[in-house]
Amino acid sequence: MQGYMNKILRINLSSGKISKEEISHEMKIKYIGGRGFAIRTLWEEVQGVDPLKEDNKIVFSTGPLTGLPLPSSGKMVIASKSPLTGGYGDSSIGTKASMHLKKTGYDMLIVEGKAKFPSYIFVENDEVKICDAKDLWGKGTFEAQDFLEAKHGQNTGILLIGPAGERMVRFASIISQKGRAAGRTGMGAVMGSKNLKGIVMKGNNEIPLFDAEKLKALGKGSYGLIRGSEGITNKDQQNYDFWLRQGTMATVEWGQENGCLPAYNYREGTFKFAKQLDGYAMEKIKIDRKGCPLCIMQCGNIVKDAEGKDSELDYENVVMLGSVLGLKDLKQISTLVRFADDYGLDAISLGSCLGFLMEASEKGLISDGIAWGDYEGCKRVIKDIINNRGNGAIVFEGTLKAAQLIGGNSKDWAMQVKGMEISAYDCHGLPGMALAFGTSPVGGHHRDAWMAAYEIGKDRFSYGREKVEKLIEMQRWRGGMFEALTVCRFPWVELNLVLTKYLEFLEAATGLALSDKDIFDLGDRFYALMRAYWVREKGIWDREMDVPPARWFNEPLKEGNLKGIKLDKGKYVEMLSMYYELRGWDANGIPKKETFQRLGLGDVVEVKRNG
Ligand code: PTT
Ligand code: SF4
Repeated sequence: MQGYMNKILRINLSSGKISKEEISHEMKIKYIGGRGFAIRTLWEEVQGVDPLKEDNKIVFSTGPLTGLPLPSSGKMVIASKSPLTGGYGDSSIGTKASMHLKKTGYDMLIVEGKAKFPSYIFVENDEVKICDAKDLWGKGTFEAQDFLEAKHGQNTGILLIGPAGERMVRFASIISQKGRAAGRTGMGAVMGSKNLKGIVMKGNNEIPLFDAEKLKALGKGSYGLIRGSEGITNKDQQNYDFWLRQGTMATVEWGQENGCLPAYNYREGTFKFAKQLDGYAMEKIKIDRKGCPLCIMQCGNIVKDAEGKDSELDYENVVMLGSVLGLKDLKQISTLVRFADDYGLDAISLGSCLGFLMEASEKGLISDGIAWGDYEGCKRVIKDIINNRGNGAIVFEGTLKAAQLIGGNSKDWAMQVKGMEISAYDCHGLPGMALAFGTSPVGGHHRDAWMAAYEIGKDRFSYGREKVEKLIEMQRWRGGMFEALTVCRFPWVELNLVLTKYLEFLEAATGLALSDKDIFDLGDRFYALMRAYWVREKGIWDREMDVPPARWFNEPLKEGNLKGIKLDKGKYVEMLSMYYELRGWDANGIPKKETFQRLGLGDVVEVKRNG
């Protein structure tokens, strides 16, 4: 089928075996690409393993739109059994590496086994090599990127881990281009466990197209629509030009106004010093912008940090390493962001871990602690995390494990779901967003459903059915379609490119004409299979796995326009039951047999029952 390279590249680092496989027609029709290919592969091939042992596999998966001249189509999905959560893990990254992977001639790369010594993979069209990376081991991702570009040329796509991944910090990321991150779920630790420092790809194969003329016209028209967009968020000035100025950083001001900007480990939803780290403050120190290939709305804001070095900012990073920690100096925050990128740590989990340690220090639960807003202390603890020593050792495996280590009621304010730290939205006054975190298929992440803006605009404090339906709809488009096509969702979320355009893109690329209903089934299929994976790999399952931290239910906000607000546990639980019912899952959140069958997953019912 066109739009695909129709091949999988499989590399076994233990044996050195390299093989090329066809992708079946059924796989393409039922799973489309990206997350779909990834979850099906893990379901079939990765069962009952320790995520950091040699028999885990890591999948680099593109989609039918990756690398085409269409808005923001430079993404891929990286997936594995997560060492942070023990369940299904994936992350999305926009990088030249996505384009190059596809153009080397493969839709998906599967890496298995473990190299005997530090190595990197080099793929140039038909040539595939496992190369020595001893000289790169221990180096940050920035230096390693420069080294590999100097060796293999600028026109390459490079994925790297830093010292955090090498030492298997459970929330280590994969970094590309000194600022693009497959941030979440610990994919960097999986690479580290395989002695795999990086992957370098260089491809120049043509991607076959079903209707090249139509695709070209659609791409041109859509880039034009984005340039002319007025934007859909809160501000009069929110349009294409404003996006280029602030990107996601505009959300700091919006979060503050709406009481959902997390501060002091999510005790509060406003931050007294928000103006010092918002988009306007960022503009004052901005020197450039960067981003993913094929994108005309480059959202990486490059600033000079407190040490005079370049750092790439966006909303999540600044808030997690800023207001969550009581830090208010944007240049200092930028230095911490650069540390995360260079060492290869997920900035979201890192911020949450530091916030957890600050709160534990304040409560006298750990010795030699760290105070709110202690910038030098943060730098020290980051190094301690990488070296698995001191207080860094407490959070080396994330906040859930840290709470088990220090005890007391610390699990109530370990801000995680299913073992992964929540991203930067305080939910004391956002029941729908709380449910989005609770039911996210990778743990506490906003990727699949960003309910915050929707519910703030409409019936904010309701726990009604309409909200649950909206949440599922978002999960289908965002967690289903976007992660399958592997294109960036920002042209749609931020600048109004309508969803139906993506179906037109898909048809022009592949000939596949999908309806909204087909997309909903696709998303539901992913969700049923991801949930089945969690249940199978965890062995036990109960609905508490889908409930966010107790803090949001028990401790009302003490400051700001929502003072006194907290979530209602009873109503949350009712909402969760509605969610299960609408999804066709049982009272414990496990898909029913008829749901698997409706979604064409009859074989999964069998495996689940036998497993
Ligand atoms: C994403 C998560 C996010 S979500 C952010 S900022 W965000 C953090 N970024 C990190 C980073 O940077 N460095 C680092 N060391 N750790 C980081 N951890 C955090 O990781 C990202 C953009 C953003 S910026 C978002 S929302 C959108 N995410 C998309 C998605 O998930 N899918 C998709 N189809 N399109 C998306 N578009 C947007 O992409 P993870 P990126 Mg990363 C420096 O993806 O693992 O899900 O973690 O992807 O290429 O850097 O682009 O305010
Ligand atoms: Fe990448 Fe940002 Fe462009 Fe999306 S909008 S493709 S994240 S640069």
